[in-house]
Parts: sequence; structure tokens; C-alpha cells
Amino acid sequence: MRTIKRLFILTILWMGMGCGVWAKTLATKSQTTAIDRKKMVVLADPHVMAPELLVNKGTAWDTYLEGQRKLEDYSQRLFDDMIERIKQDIRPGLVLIPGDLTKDGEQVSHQYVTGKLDELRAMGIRTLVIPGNHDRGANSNAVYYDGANTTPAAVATKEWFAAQYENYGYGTSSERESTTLTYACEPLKGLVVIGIDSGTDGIVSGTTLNWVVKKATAARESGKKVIAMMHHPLIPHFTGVDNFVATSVVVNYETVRNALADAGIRVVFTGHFHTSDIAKDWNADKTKEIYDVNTGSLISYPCDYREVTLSADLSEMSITTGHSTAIAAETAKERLRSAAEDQIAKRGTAYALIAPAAAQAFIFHAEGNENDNEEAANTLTNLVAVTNLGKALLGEAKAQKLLDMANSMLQDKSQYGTDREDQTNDLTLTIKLADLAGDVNGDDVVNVADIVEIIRRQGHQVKEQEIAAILSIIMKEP
Ligand SMILES: [Ca+2]
Ligand SMILES: [Ca+2]
Repeated sequence: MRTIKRLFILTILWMGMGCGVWAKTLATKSQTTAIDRKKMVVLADPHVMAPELLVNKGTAWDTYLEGQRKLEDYSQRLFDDMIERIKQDIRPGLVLIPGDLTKDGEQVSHQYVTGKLDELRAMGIRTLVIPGNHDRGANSNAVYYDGANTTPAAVATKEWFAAQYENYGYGTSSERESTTLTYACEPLKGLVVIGIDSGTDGIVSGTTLNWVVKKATAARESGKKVIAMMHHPLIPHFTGVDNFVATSVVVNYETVRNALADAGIRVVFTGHFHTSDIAKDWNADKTKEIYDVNTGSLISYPCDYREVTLSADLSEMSITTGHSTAIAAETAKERLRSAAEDQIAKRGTAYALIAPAAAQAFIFHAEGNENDNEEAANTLTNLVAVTNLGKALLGEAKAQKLLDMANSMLQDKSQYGTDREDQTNDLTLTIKLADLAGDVNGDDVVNVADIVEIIRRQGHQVKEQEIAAILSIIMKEP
């Protein structure tokens, strides 16, 4: 009897264990299959502040927040919510974060970020990051806030950053450029991502640029697609953008733009400016195009992020734009409006006159696709009218600059009035990636991966490099 009972209990236990293992296998399987390897999420400038940095609220913290357009007081909530959205709803294969991961480079904030990225990694979602201007080195705002007082917090250095983000771009699966935190890796077979470190001042040195060009060229010669990410925008997104944010575009941008476009890079994901705008430009002789996909900050209205879907053969990518709903849109919008108004009005009487309309213009710019927005068109008319009214105070030259800026921004025209003027949809866009020959339209694409697949299906073994080598000879022939 006792034996039968034991057997019974053992059977139940075995069944329980078995079912548990079975259920676990099923769960793991469904989690794995649900991740879409051809999908990416791009989020920029999350400026995460570790909660322990706010020891006690008080005047020190209030002073920091005064006049901020950033929602630094909600950074943790917005980042946590985004991570959950990625885990539960979007389930991409890859997440790209082009810099300003932390509030001001505090080591504790970086540790908070990697703690969250570890959760994605545990699910098989890969993340690649690069540092922004707020992510390393001495920073007077890298402090603990305790009532009326602040005390310095330890900050990241270059090598500390690389070690901390070992699993997120700086590990053994990447190739590193020796002078900066620039790297190249292949997170998805056939897709090479080059993370370009533009430093704290938006500078890409000749050494770094040559290295990037070499890696991009080599990748394309072996039939791979190449995209890049960099913190500072590649090109000015509207005329006069440099009046707003220090180093609002990478230094010597024409040189960087020409080199990347010539190397067959068609897309660079950037951040820094906290607005979502996509603008197109070309290399020096305008034969090769390049898109700067600038994504707004997660902690600035309208708290955007991008979803990017690659086609099966990686020949094109489709971009859509979403917003975080972790805080009320009105709260975020009013923060931006009051900060923008204050900043503009501070410049003097004439600017105070145009400040409300200019702040509204900046809000429409942050929302994107200004040219499709009827209210933006009305604001442009108002802005032109008040600027003309203020001409006597501003002077002819300054007024003209403001008018060019208003037209460029509110009509969504980068490089307004020049032969490089462009209007590209900011929120929904499909971009063709360059093929082996660097052809912009991709009509004559000979895809190495496709050829290898056809040969392998017929039972022959062939290496991608061999096919790429043969193709490069054929393509060079007249
Ligand atoms: Ca725009
Ligand atoms: Ca645009």
C-alpha cells in the first residue's frame, strides 16, 4: 500500500515536473518566435537619472529643473515604460540608442541603464549604444541632490563606458576604432551597424572618419548593408538651427556627410536635438543620397521613438514613429513651451515680441511633418507678421535670418532656398539601402546573399566572400 502511495506521489511529482518543463519549453519557444529579428527600435536621449541621485528634494533640485525643457524628473518612469513596451509589445531583434543615455554621465545612472538593457538581453533582444555629450567626463551637473546641497557623483570615462557597455556594442563581437568609442558590428546577418563616436563636442576626426569609411566599404564589398548611428545630427535640419543648441550638427558636417554617403551609408540615426526630423542630403556632387534620421528625446515632448522594419532581403527599411504615453502629453508640451519661450525672450525686447509664436513653431517642429499641419501654416503667417513688425528693433539682417528659419522649420525644408533644399516625411518613411555598386535606387541590385542561397539550394557549398569577390570584378567591367 505504502509503495503504491509512493508511486502515486512520484507519478504526480514527475507529471508536475514534466508539465513544468513542457510549459517552460512552450513559453521559451513562444518568446523566441515572437521576437522579430528584422525589427529595430530607435530611442534617443533618454537622459536617465538614477533614483539615488535625488537624495532629498529641495532648492538644489528645484534650481536644476528651472527652465529645463527636459522632463528629467520623469526620466526613470519614461525609460522603464519604454523598456516594458519593447519587451511586451514591440519585441524587436535590435534596439539602437544613439547617445545621451544618462542625465550627466553619472556612473550610477549608467548602471541603471545597463540593468534595464540586461532585461532585454535576457529575452534575446540586442541593444547597441554610443555615448552622447552628456555621457562621460567631468560635468558640474553630475551630482547628488540633497535639499539645498549637492555633492559630486562619480562619472564615466571613455574606458569605463566601454567596459560598462561591453554587451551593448563594446564586446568582442565588435571591432573598435582605437582613438574613440567608435565601433562596427553585425547584429543581424548581412547588416553592419557602425556606431560613430562624435565626442562631447560633435567632432569626428579624420582618423575616425577614415576608419568608418574603410569598415563600410569592406562590409559592402562582401554584400552587406551598412547603417550608422551617431549622437550629433549629420546635417542641419533647418536653417539657423545653430542658434538653438550648442553643436547642433556635427563639426565640418559637409566632410562627414560626403565621406559617409560615398562609402554607401544611406542612413544615419542621430539624436541630440530632441526633435524628430528626417532630412535628406547628398554627397559633394549630389550623386549619392544620405538620410539623417534624427529621433526626438524620450524625455522631451512628444517623447518619440522609432520602429524600423527591414525587408526580408535587407534592401530597404520602413520607419514609423511612436510616442511614450508614460506621462500626459500636455505636461510634456507645456514644459517645452515655457522653456522655449523663456530662452527666446531672454535675448531681448524684439525677441520677447516673437517668443510665443516662435515657441509654438518649435512645438510644431518637435511634432514633425510641419508642412502637413494647418496650424503650423497659421503660425508661420503670424511669425512672419511679428518678425516684420520687429524689423526696426532687430535690424534687417537679423529679421531676414529669423524669417528664413521660420520658413525652413515650418515648411519642413532643410537647407531652405539652396540647391540642397529637401522636404522628407519626418514620421513615416521607407528608405532603400545601398547595394554593392552603391546604386541609390537599387534597381540593378545583385544581392550576394540571394545568390549564395540559390547555389546552396542546389546542394553546393559556397562562401559569401567568394561570390562578393566575383561580383565586384563583374561590376567593375564596362
Ligand atoms: Ca520637420
Ligand atoms: Ca523632414
